[in-house]
Amino acid sequence: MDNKHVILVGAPMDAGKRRQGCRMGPDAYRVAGLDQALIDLGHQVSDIGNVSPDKTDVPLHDHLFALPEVIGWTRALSRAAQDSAAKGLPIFMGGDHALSMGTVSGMAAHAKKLGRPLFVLWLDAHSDFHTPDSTGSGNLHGTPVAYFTGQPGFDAFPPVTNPVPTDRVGMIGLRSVDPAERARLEKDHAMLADMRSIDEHGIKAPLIAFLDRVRAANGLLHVSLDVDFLDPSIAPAVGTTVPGGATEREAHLVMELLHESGLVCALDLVELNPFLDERGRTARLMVDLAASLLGRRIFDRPTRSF
Ligand code: HAR
Ligand code: MN
Ligand code: MN
Ligand code: MN
Repeated sequence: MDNKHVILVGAPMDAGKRRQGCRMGPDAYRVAGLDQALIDLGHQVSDIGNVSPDKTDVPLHDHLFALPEVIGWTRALSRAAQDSAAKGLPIFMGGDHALSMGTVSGMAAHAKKLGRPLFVLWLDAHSDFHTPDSTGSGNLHGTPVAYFTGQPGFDAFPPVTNPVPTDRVGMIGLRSVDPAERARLEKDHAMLADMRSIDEHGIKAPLIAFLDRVRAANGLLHVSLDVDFLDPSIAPAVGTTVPGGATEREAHLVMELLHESGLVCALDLVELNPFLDERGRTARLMVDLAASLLGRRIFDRPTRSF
């Protein structure tokens, strides 16, 4: 097995939406034993602690919630991604999904240095493809994909110097996409696998097709895993549950296939709200999924007694 240096980066970001609690995510992953699960697989693991947002003088915005803080996080996390990717494989422990503005743009700069194209796999009930102009909620966790693909409207944000073309984004698990998002995604040829198509064709087919494209382009793959990709019956600790999500085995199969691909360069674990969890079950499931992505096989799952 190939042993990696895994860098755990805490991103206790809660600014991407009004409902609070995701700031407790990094510590929930620590308590659930993310580091030990990866050490048990033979990896070297460094937990570098939590990132803090940069201070900014951007003024508050009347529609976009906590805009200055989101911009401060984007700057700090873009740097943290570049620094950690130079040393190993970063796992960004969120924090809400607005953190991916920083992590993906930082990984895009890293890929650029290596001369390889970055692809993004978005595992989520939502497409998070609003712009600051189209978002009805004003919650910026619904906008990161528009940001890192270089859509207009993010004027106060750090300029996107290495945009990820939308046709290098694959989305699996979709079941709550707003009309403005869908129109733009279809026009720009993102690879979209909604839950209806997963019901009909399975979850493996779209993933393998996407991975084949990454491999053919000699690309690197950033994986962004939103808790609400999972069905709320197995992952209740998220503020934006949508019924009809991925099952436990569908999610593990995705992670196992990603491991076998050898293409993954970074992982975001986002939207865990430990305040909403049931005895840590969602945090533990996310840890188990990260372990599958880092090479734990189905036979090797520990049997836990609670
Ligand atoms: N589309 C809705 C909005 O913009 C909901 C976005 C919810 N996003 C997340 N992350 N929970 O995927 O407000
Ligand atoms: Mn999301
Ligand atoms: Mn979501
Ligand atoms: Mn038995």
